[in-house]
Amino acid sequence: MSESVVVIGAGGHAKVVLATLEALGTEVTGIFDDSADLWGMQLLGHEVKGPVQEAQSYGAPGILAIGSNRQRQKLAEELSLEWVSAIHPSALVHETVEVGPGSVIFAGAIVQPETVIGDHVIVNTGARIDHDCRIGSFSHIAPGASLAGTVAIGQGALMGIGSCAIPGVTIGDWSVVGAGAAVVSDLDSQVTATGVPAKSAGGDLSS
Ligand code: JB2
Repeated sequence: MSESVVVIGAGGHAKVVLATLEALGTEVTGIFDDSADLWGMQLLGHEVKGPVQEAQSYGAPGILAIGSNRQRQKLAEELSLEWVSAIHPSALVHETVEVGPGSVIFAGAIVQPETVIGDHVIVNTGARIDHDCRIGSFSHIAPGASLAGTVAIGQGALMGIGSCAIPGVTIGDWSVVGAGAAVVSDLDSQVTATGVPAKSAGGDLSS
């Protein structure tokens, strides 16, 4: 990846992005966040330099380090930056996997052959994605979530911490799968599903 990047967002998710960049030996040009009370503060030894628009003046590519799928999409549309992906050295990502710009794959994650990961996706700590999955842009596979082979995750969807999906199921755009839920049949778009087996309660809780 590039030698130096700007990081957008200065919260908890940004800490894990910074840890990933540190492990890769990638320099951080600066962190940018619209919360003025964070400006001048340090996050893991890196300065929060100013508002997000300012990140565009450094000529470095960037990573959106904000956990909200909707906010990552909004900022990706608003900012004119080249986006780069970051894959922690301890993640096992098969050479046939495609990873879109802006996506992050954190420590201990596993991604098996011929899976396609879209743009600005979060594959969080220790998540497991088996072969031939399709992971939509702006989605988030939370820590410890497990996808069997040929699962399709829609744009902006969230697989909650420790949730799972059996082979071949489709999870619709912007849907949310609750913590520990087991998805055994297709889910529509913009629904929230919880439990084992996961049942859709309707409604859109994505943020
Ligand atoms: O719309 C936005 C926006 N929304 C949040 N525009 C701009 N410019 N900035 C936004 N932010 C910024 O992201 C906030 O100012 C804040 O500094 C940061 C969010 O930090 P927080 O710690 O609340 O959440 P996070 O996104 O870093 O992490 C969440 O998601 C992760 C995946 C947490 O739930 C973590 O625990 C989780 N691992």
